[in-house]
Amino acid sequence: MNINIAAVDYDGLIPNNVALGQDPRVKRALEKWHPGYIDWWKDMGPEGFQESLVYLRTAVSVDPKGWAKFDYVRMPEYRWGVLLAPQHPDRKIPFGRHKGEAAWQEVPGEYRAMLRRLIVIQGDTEPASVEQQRHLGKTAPSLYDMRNLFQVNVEEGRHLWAMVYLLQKYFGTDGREEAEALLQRRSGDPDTPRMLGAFNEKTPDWLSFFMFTYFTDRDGKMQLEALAQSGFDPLSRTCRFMLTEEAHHMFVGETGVTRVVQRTCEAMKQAGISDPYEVEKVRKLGVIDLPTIQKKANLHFSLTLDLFGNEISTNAANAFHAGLKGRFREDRIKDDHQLEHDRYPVLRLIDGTIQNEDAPALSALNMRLRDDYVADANIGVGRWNKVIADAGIPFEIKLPHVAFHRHIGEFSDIKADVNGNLLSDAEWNQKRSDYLPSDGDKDFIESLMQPQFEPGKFARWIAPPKVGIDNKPGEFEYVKIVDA
Ligand code: BYC
Repeated sequence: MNINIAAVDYDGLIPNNVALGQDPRVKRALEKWHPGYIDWWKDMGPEGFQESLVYLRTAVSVDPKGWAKFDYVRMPEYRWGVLLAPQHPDRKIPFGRHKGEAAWQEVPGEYRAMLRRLIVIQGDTEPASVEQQRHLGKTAPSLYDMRNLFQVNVEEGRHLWAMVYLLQKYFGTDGREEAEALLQRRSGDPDTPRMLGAFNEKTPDWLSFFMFTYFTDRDGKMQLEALAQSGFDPLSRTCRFMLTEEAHHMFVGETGVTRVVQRTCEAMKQAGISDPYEVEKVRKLGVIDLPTIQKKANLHFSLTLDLFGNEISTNAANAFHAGLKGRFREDRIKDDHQLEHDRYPVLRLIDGTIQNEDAPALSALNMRLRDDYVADANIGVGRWNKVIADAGIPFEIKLPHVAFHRHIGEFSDIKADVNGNLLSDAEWNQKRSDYLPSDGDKDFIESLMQPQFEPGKFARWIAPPKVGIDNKPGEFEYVKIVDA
């Protein structure tokens, strides 16, 4: 079977480059799963726009030089497919105790349960984010933004397909059951919630959407990079192609926040306001004040840090040792890739103070990935700050301390401020709304969330983008709205 192809077969129900036509068992299993997926999409996908024509990109190849085509599509008719990056025939397991052995093309029996768990957790986040964002179309600040939201949503749907393919192909009956369960859980449902905390939170407004795609999709990037290193080759290839799509999601987040910041700065300058803390005056201009943008960043950054799990984790050590989940860009790191004798500094709470303590490097892999994430997340924050500095406004957006507002790991039992100073419960309750959006902040942002559906127009609180999608001009009608 030739699975090393860049072109995608679009003839059947499920576009793919994995020769599904020659794999009747898996083809049947996926075709059986398909109607349930479409029902889920119609129930839980973007609310109110299922009939609209959206200018979407669809993957037509896995060739990095030209993998997508753009066209108007009704979302339920989007061609969700199974796409794996090309196979490298001599690929070796790059880390862990099997380092240097041929990469696995089938599931290694002894690691079956561990591997399935990683795939199911990854899969669960994808539909979760679609559910979290389903109501946002109605308040889109422009057709450009609405289209980007829907692009992100359909691609998260495709990422679910990617994980479901692995479950159906490699995990037999229990894989099938897991694939069904992925369509049953619901973000925020008290009885059947999604698996990870941040995916049960609300994405109540567009600033949250941009923060989510900036911060939380970036966890996606880090985790996918770590799984792309996997010795289980089908998972590695799947994640490598997912990363191609993921880049756009973070672009939506980074440029979205930049445009909000830019609009605020422009409005402040025009009105002659130089003090960013004149919150009421700034809000009267119909833009989001910088301190509130900071609070949203604090919220989404801290919720996302929880997705890295416990700083010290046997699960993470086992997954690395087994060769299933590597480090961020493992292939670029220069060490023995086994880490059995190495140590890594971990931030811990020791005798009531936050200190670094060296821990076995294998146990500290979640911490290490989180450190890599924080460094990566800081890059875009620097770009936001450049916009503020260029406007001459004395304000800097800063990522809060990793101990701030945590629910998982070392700092989940304590309260800390954004600088990592420990607080009593009473102090925290008093200061909470200095750090996180208050009800008043939320109400204000909600009041701005008025739809702007005229081609080429943008809501007052956000600047237009520098360039259009697929080089389209400013007036381009990215979504042709059809009332459902
Ligand atoms: N919420 O040993 P620990 C994305 C559980 S985002 C609830 O530290 P481990 C995307 C944990 O499950 C990327 N529970 O865990 C972004 C464990 O429970 P069990 C998604 C949590 O395994 C935007 C227990 O606590 N992919 O793609 O080292 C839009 C002990 O914890 C949480 C992945 O995450 C939590 N936050 O680390 C769309 C990759 N954290 O099993 C998509 C796959 C921990 O003892 N997952 N727990 O009952 C993993 O690699 C790891 O499972 C985790 C957790 C990093 C998530």
